[in-house]
Amino acid sequence: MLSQRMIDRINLQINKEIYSAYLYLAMAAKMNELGYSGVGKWLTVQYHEEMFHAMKFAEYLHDQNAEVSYAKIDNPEFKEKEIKPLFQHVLAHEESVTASIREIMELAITEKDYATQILAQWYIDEQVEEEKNATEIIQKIDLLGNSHQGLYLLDSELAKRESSVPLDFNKI
Ligand code: OFO
Repeated sequence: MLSQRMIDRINLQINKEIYSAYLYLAMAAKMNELGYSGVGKWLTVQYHEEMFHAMKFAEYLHDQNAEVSYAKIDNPEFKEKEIKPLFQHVLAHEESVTASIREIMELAITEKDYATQILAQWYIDEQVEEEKNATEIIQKIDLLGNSHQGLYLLDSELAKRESSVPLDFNKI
């Protein structure tokens, strides 16, 4: 059985994960609008990943017979219109999510809540991946330089990101 403090903290994290999803969806729309369809695709896949993160926490609360409460999602805030600052924003955002997940792990350790520690470990591993993905894209941008050709190549590469849900609405 989870403590009420842990239930509240996980519900807060669900809100943060959905905010992440909403942020990446908004970034995807802006990038698509600017012609970076590959970046838009990458961010749209990321949106789905974030919703999966939120739902995995919600399912855990459900399994523990705890209440899931969905709160208002803030407006996504970003102003970047160029790829490098945009991915720097993604990386900074993921670092803040990592810090938030660590808080859940620390609370689980304090409360000797072993089940939540195991769940939190999944997210800690996932955050290593999330930060690595954003870092690698920034490194590629630096390697390719700010040339139009380089950005085109990167955009084409990001377009290849696989999605576990269909993204081609015309084919459904
Ligand atoms: Fe849910 O990992 Fe990104 O935010």
